[in-house]
Amino acid sequence: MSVRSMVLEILEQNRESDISGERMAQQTGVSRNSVWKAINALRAEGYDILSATNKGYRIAPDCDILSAEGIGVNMQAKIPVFVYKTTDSTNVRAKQYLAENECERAVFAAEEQTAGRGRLGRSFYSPYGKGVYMSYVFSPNTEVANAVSVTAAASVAVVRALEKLLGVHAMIKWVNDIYVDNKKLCGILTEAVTNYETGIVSHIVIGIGVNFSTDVFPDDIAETACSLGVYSGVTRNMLIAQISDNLTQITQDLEDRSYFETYRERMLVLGHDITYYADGKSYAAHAVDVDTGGGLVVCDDNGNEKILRSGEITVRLR
Ligand code: BT5
Repeated sequence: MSVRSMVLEILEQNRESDISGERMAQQTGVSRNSVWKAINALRAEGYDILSATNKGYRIAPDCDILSAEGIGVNMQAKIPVFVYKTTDSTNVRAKQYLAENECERAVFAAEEQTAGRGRLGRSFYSPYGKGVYMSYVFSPNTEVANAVSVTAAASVAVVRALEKLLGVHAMIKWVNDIYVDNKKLCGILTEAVTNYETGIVSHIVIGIGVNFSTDVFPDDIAETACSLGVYSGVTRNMLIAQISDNLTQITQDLEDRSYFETYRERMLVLGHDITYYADGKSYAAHAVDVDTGGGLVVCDDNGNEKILRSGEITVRLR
């Protein structure tokens, strides 16, 4: 590990307190001069590092730069972390990595995506430095992975992280969106990597996009999207680490559906009249419940029940 990386880890771990060059030198086993050079290198990269005479260094509270070091020190369940300044899509990076490497679990994150993807060929707006754009990869250890239930598990992981770190009470709009005050804060795109010969799902890639401090949205989503907005001492590194820890815990055993109560509690559409779309047509129905596979139980005007496993719904306002 380079001196720069070691110093960055120490600074990210001690964001609330000053730490002297001498102490960093002791901890890393290098000279004070090497620490000083590393501090300068980090400053040249854009880190705002405050220094107080006789006290030491700390990263400025509003300095929020993604790094594998910053994510790693905040993670309880350590897994490999890959960070990009700019990339097309972290889901694409994850899948490319899986094609070339053995991998149990890993997380990929970027400051910016130039081709951030939503479902069905849609795009996800991913401006530089403003959001959490991450892909979490795991190998499911089950023969048939139910992609819908993994998306449900992922939305619970995100909702719990937002609650724990920021006290934000977010809701889930079936099937893959996280909403705050009726606006979309986060989208999730789950993709399965299947072994062509065996048909077994070897890996699942959970792509998560959260608008963290995004202040301007393109016109087409300006009315429907929102961001966390105000900086509150929580960095994107911390949020990625927390979401990742929650995912590691929740995907440990896919048979264990104990996350499911939270999924149901936070489901935005239950009790509402909705329109769902299937085979190019739209249908009116009432959203009644979600089943333990993450399917949405709906009821039409004649009382006929149907379970939606995927697709698109909109809420009808009376
Ligand atoms: C999603 O699709 O919302 C899934 C988004 C997943 C993004 C993550 S970021 C990391 C990883 N890498 C990727 O390339 N993707 C994943 P969907 O439900 O199809 O919603 C897409 C629609 O949401 C668009 O057509 C817009 O209407 C709207 N939208 C686009 N960008 C948005 C944003 N930043 N915030 C809120 N709404 C947005």
